[in-house]
Amino acid sequence: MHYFLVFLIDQRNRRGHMDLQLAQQRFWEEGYLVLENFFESELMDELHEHILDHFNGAVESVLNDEFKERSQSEIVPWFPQREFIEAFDKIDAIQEFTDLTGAILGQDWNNLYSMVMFSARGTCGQAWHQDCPPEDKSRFNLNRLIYTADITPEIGGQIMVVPRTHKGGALPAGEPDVDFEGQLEFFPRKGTLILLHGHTWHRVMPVAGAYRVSTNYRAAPANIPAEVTDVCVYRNMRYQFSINQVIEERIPAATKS
Ligand SMILES: O=C(O)CCC(=O)C(=O)O
Ligand SMILES: [Fe+2]
Repeated sequence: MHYFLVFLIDQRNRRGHMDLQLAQQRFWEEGYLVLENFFESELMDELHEHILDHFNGAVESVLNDEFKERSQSEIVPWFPQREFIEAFDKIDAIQEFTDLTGAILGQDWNNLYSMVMFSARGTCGQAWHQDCPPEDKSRFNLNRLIYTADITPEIGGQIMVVPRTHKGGALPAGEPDVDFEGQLEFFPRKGTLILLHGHTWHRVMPVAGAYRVSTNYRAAPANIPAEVTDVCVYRNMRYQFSINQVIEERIPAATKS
């Protein structure tokens, strides 16, 4: 299975199997991992068709306007496995995907939920954030981001990450829209898997093309529940989704008296 993955020589041994130990080591050093051609094209097409079917129905976002304005994030989330769309279960059944997750998160890791994120033309993407507060290093989510269609320079919506920031503290307070030294930019192609630690600083750039889609199969270590991502850290605030409220205004150190 997956013999075409032999191309990824630096992530795989000669028999085409992923080197789980190397992948785990790199993930924990860098705070992210990009694996191209991880998923088969046919499966990506199948999922993408479901996604387009759903979003063609002009679905409203459950996120409110204050959130959009303050967070400078514009996505419409959808949870297909909550609607029992079985095609999405196929991802969870890929042995290499679960083995890789286990290598990173350890035994009895938690499969949290899958969330499709849709952004229409002209939307701003997502400002720099951490998916959950970084103060307790043991409490984090793992983003397992799947791209069912190419993200190209024409479309925009590239993902930016700042490597190794999962080892530090909170994203510095300040203007949402800045460049960080050492930031990396990725245009994931169809079939790419990005593993991203929830404490790693990341951002999605504005969408200029027709639309942008990513699907996140979120996971966490054993005993870390889905609520771990209830509070998101932005540069200007911390936001709690369950109560739709800003729970902390963040003020840059330089302007504090
Ligand atoms: O859609 C992406 O590429 C990243 C989305 C994101 O920030 C997340 O799922 O936590
Ligand atoms: Fe995120």
